Order: sequence, then C-alpha cells, then structure tokens
Amino acid sequence: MKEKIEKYLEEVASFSPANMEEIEQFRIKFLGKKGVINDLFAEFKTIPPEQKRDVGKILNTLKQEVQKKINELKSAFAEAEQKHFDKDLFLPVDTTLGSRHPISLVRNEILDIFKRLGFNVSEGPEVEDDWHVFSALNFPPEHPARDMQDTFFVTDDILLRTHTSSVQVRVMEKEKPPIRTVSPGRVYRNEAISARAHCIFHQVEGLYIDKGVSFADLKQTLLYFAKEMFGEKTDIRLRPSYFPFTEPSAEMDISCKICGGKGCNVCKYTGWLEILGCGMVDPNVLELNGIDSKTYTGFAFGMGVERIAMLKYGIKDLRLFFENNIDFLKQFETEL
Ligand code: 2U9
Repeated sequence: MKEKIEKYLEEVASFSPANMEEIEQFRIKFLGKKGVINDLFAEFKTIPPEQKRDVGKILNTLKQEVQKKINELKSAFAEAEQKHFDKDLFLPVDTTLGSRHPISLVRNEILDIFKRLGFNVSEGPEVEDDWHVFSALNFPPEHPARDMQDTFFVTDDILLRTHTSSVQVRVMEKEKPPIRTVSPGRVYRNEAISARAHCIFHQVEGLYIDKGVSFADLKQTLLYFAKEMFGEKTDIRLRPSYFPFTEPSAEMDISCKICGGKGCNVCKYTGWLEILGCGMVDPNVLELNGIDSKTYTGFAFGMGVERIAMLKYGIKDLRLFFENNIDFLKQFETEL
C-alpha cells in the first residue's frame, strides 16, 4: 500500500492542469466521496497493525499534498485570469482617432467667417414642400427646376430641397428684419454622378435683410469672405447673372490662387475661379414672405461647399467626398 501511495504522491506533484475544469476533476478524483483518499483510508483499516504507523503517516501526507496542490493551482489560475481581465480593460487600445471630413472643415470655416460679421446659423428640413423651395422664392410655375428631371419629388408637393434658401424662407416666417443668417446643409439635385457633379452636395446660403441694405454691402461682405477664406491677396469680380430670387444677380469669381491671376490650367487661363452666386433679394420674394419691400431691402448669396473645398485642397474629383476612402480622409487628420 505504501508504494501505491508513493505513486499517487508523484502524480500529485507532477499534475499540471490546463484549466479550472481539470483542477475540479483532480479534486473529485482524490477528495470526492468515492475518491482515492477515502478508498485508501478504507484500505488502511485492513492492513496489519505494525504497518499502520508508516502507512498512516504517508497517507496523511498524500491528503495534505492533494489539498495544498488544489489551493495553489486555484489561486494561480485566479491570478492569471485577473491579469488578463486587467489587460483587456486598461491597456491602451490600438485605435486611430478619426478626423473631421473635409466638407465639415470647409463648412465650419465658411460659417465662422460669416459669424464674425454678425450672421447667425439657421438649419431646416431636407424634405421640403414646393412653397419653401420654389414658390416663396419666386420660381415661375414652368421653371425647369420644378421638373422631375432636375428635382427629386416624393409627391407632387413634397420634394428633396435643391437649395438651403428654403431654410431662409422658414426664418422669414418666424422672424422680422433685421435678418442676418447663413444656412448650411445637404441639398439634392437629379444629376448624373461624375467628377464634377453629384446628386447630393452641400451648400451655404446667406441672407441679409434690413433697412438700407445695398449692393455695396453685398460686395464688401463677399470681398471680406473671399480674403478670409482664400488669403488677403485675393481679388473678386462680379459678373451679371440671373436667378429667380435675386435682382440684380451676379456670379462671383476670385482671382486664381494657383497662378495669382496670370492664367493656368486650373482657371482655364482666365485668371479667375467662380465660387458663388449672389444678388439683391427680389422685391417679389420679400413680399411673398410678408416683408414690406418699400421699407426693406436685402442681399443673398449661395455657394457649393464641395466646390470651395476642391479649390482649397486642389481636389479634382467630387466623388471623393462621398466615398469614405480612408486614405483620402486621413489627409485631413491634422486639421481641426
Ligand atoms: C432668399 C432669397 C434669395 C441665395 C442665392 C445663389 C445666388 C446661387 C448657387 C451657387 C452654387 C447654388 O450651390 S450652388 O449650385 N447659389 O447662385 N443663391 S443668391 O438666394 C436667396 C436665398 C434666400 C430668401
């Protein structure tokens, strides 16, 4: 019996479990009701009295060694598990921080410039009705923008806004002049997607209505904007244009940033880059929106954020703004 117990002692000493489950099986094998230790104690009762002293001693040693081994293994496993837990929770995670999208960066920069001039920021719904997008802005009933080919319609009266001027119609419903507001947001046009056009893009439109607002105010405001946005040396020029909601209307160019106005392939050798449309708010628009056009005048402007971002960062394909290509977006990581 002594040899049998010595073999068990060796087994206990070399036991090396892979997990808690194996420790539990080991415990049951040795200390369970029908386990090795109980069997040995039963057998112990049957051995001759002269062997009892020696065998009893070694049997007690085995029982103690088994218990000691189980205790040691259990605390070693518990400690390892705790370490693993600590590691998961507290080690720095290998994740790269995100960055602002270039469209957000440019939109924020545009808004900040107008905020410094006393404009507030107004936002409104992307799904709009005919009144806020077309009728209140003096679009004639047969205007091509009202056509299915140019605008996404939900019903005859409900559509995806084609410009954020609709937000400013909502501002005029709620507020009396003076009104000084810029409206950023996503707009939708039924266009084929290419490097230069997309069916979704972003605009910032501006509106200033008060007594005595003149074309000179418009020009000075936009000159300030151009210099803040593109640098102190930037010049502007205004070319006559037509929009249903402004009269007179103009398109504004800035002197080409690339060639300094000398002419290059970016400005198509004109020295100028078109960046926005503008004009004096048509008196019909003021009247349609409950503002007395004999007392008040106003100017308005609108620009595409993608176009400004393309000029600012030298981006040649508009689709890059919508593709979530990490390598493209990473380039703006250092900007705030
Ligand atoms: C009200 C009255 C008039 C906003 C204006 C433009 C001229 C314009 C385009 C530039 C490029 C849109 O993104 S784009 O396609 N915008 O040319 N927008 S004046 O005029 C308004 C706005 C609100 C009540």
